[in-house]
Amino acid sequence: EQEQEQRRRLLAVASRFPLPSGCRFSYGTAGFRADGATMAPAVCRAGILAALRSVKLAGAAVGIVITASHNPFGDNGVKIADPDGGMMAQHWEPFADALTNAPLTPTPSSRDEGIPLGSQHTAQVLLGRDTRPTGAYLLDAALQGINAIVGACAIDMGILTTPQLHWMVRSKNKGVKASESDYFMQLIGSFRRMLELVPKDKIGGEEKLIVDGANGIGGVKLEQIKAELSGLDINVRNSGKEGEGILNHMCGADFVQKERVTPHGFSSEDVGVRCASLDGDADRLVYFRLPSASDNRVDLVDGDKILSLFALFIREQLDIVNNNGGQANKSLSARLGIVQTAYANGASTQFLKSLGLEVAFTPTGVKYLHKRALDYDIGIYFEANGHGTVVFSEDLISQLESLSNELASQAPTGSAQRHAVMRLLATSQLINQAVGDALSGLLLVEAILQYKGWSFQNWCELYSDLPSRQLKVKVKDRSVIVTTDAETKVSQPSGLQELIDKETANYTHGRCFVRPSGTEDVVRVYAEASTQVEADSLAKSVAHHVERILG
Ligand code: G16
Repeated sequence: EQEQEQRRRLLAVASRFPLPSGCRFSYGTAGFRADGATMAPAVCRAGILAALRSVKLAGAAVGIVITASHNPFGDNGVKIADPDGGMMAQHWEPFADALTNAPLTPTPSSRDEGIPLGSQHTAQVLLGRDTRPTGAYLLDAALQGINAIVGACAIDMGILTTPQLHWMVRSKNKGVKASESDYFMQLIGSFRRMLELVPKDKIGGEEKLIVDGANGIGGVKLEQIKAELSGLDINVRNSGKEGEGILNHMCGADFVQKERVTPHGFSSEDVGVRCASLDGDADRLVYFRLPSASDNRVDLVDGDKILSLFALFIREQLDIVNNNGGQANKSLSARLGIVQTAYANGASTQFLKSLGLEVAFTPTGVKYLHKRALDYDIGIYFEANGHGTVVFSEDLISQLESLSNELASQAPTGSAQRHAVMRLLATSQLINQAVGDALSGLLLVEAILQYKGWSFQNWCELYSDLPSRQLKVKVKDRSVIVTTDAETKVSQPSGLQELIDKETANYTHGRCFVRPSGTEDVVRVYAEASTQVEADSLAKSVAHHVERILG
């Protein structure tokens, strides 16, 4: 009887959200994404998928966010969070594709996936959405999809940043408080603890910070908590309020990182001030500064330099714990590792390696970087575009907790050591370990700059970026390009890699690769060389080959 009811519900929902003929959705870098007006069938099926994922995982909470992140405001999409708060496990992507493109019976292979649909099953899906105009309509489509699975329960968490929803899913499954106010309390509380641990001689850094909210949800959330962030004087621009501008248009982390020019809403009065930029759903963060009033170029601090700051800080704390001026009688065994992609500026990788750090590479997409980072006790990953976080192993957290307790009785000899342990513990609370989170990342950056007594200039000077250029090429079918070696080489179409190699050989320190985007209908071209003119020219000539070969 239940089987029949299940079938009836699925057929009913599939007939309410028919797939447009000739349309094929594809699970990309971070879920399904397209023009918002066309997304309802895919989002409804993503609701079914998320509920099935929860059934498969014995009713653990799974998450859905309706967002197209950095894409233009007319686009929309869906990201799915697994019970640990990370992106949906990759081995489910083919099932996601099959289910999303199934016309009438949207569970074509639920049996093959071993999903135990039976009388006892339960499922729980938390939902959130960003501020896009199609958001409410698509959230309803997702709800209908979830409710089509017998025994599934959908909980609408409201308008949120993507990382907030991932954090809530993770927290709920850990059995800890998981509301928005719990999220804010954790951020604010751990930020305060970090500031309390700033050495006395370093207190008094530059408090002023201007944040470009990309006219998305991140600025809205930051406005809600900024008064509680003592030690910071935050001014939000492109906050998403009526009349401030369009989501991600001429503003936001993607715009600032790719174009390296002043976003909308900033003026010559802001010259020299430390600024940060979020993307539309606040899972990316970059920093910048306007160096002069005479042009609109910015000094950019991208994800690579945020990563480098985090790596330096964490390494320093580990060194303090393990050396303590030669007096350490307790030490930590912690493997620290860094994860980057091919977009990482060559100078950043060299800098990290010069610190003796282990650097691993994965293809683009936090789903790959996050997974790799979990191989370490402390894994730090960032994409150059500002997407990244720090993950701590449970074993290390318990080592830190017991060390902190032991050292408490040994003060003053253990105090430097204990403070370092406390900084690492506060970092593990402040950073969102579920996924890259612009708000928590921003607070960690601010706390570290204060700890080090560093200005924006000190941070910029960690290393000099090699000049680089990124271009987008519109082609007939971007899926024709197949890459290998963490996307650094093209294996299909044949002949293209030879042309890239030939062009690259003409430039000192030349490096270039191309790959199909998994979020936009374009091929991306990245080039690096010893001067900006050369990087531009290398990118342009390779883009030209791509255009010519792919049409
Ligand atoms: C998503 C992913 C990122 C990826 C970006 C661009 O970001 O989460 O890991 O770097 O897409 O991917 P692609 O180059 O394949 O278009 P977001 O912020 O758009 O969700």
